[in-house]
Amino acid sequence: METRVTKLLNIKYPIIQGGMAWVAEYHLASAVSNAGGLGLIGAAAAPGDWVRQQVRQMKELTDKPFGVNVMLMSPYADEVAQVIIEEKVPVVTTGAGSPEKYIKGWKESGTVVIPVVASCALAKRMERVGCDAVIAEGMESGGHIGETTTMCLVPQVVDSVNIPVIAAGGIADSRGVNAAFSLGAEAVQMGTCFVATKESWVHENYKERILKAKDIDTRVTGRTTGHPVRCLRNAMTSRFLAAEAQGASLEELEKMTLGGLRKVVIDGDINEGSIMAGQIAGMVNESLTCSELIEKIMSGVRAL
Ligand code: TUI
Repeated sequence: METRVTKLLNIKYPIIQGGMAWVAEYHLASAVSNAGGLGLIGAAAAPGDWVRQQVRQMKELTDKPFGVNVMLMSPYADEVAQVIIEEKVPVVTTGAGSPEKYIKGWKESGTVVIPVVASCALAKRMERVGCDAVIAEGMESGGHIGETTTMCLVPQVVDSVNIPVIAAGGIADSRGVNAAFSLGAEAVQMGTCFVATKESWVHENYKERILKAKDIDTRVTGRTTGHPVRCLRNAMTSRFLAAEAQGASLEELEKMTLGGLRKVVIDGDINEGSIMAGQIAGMVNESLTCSELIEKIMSGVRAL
């Protein structure tokens, strides 16, 4: 299947694996790229050197296109941006902010630049400053989220810009991909379903929680602090939401989630950690290899 996105990225299938913090390292990303999608390394809050090592491992394991996601709230965003240039990373995606100050450098070095946007205003600005495509991510997603649903955001972004739009948030099977294409998207980005794959290095407890999750199991913490984050419900989310309702200070709230994703991914602490996952977790109920997952999804995708 060919779209403007598969041509832009030189990939077989219009599927991008989200650059998830702690989760999206080179084992997962290379498996996705080798399966014909676009694998991303999530730089999250890691220093430039960690990203450089990941990129080099990636180059050992695949000769297919891949990318790095820059989380713009990271204190290391500047040095990660530079590593992307030095290592000639083919594709960069960004999240949780506006990447405007990095775009010139990336474009000059030949990197394809694809920011995640949660609004039409940012999508238009990204088109104006020369980005190649945008990922419109709805609030069904896991982790840090915007305000608007995928169903409403994607068609509005499609109408706002001429560059290709990639849909994200609430997509984990062929039906979701077909729906995204109906809304005008030319590829999808998926996260939660890749967390549970065989190649994903996360703790088994995290995979198991996703496989067992039901439709109504996610909670959004931090709506009052301006940093909304979607996770599967557990002791931490209950305590956080109760404290938030009682008007706890920002400092107290931040303390509850500090290092929370690491606790889940590395330690398997699914009671106290932040089990980041999207609303589609309820539908992810088998652990496949990345290749099996992508082939299964694509077998049900209708031609555009
Ligand atoms: O970035 C994400 N998802 C993430 S980042 C992350 S790491 C983290 N951990 C704990 C707390 C906070 C973050 C976990 N999940 N998705 C991409 C995304 N970007 N979603 C929404 C946005 C976004 C929101 C507002 C992008 C731009 C924006 O506005 C910027 C502007 O200047 O208008």
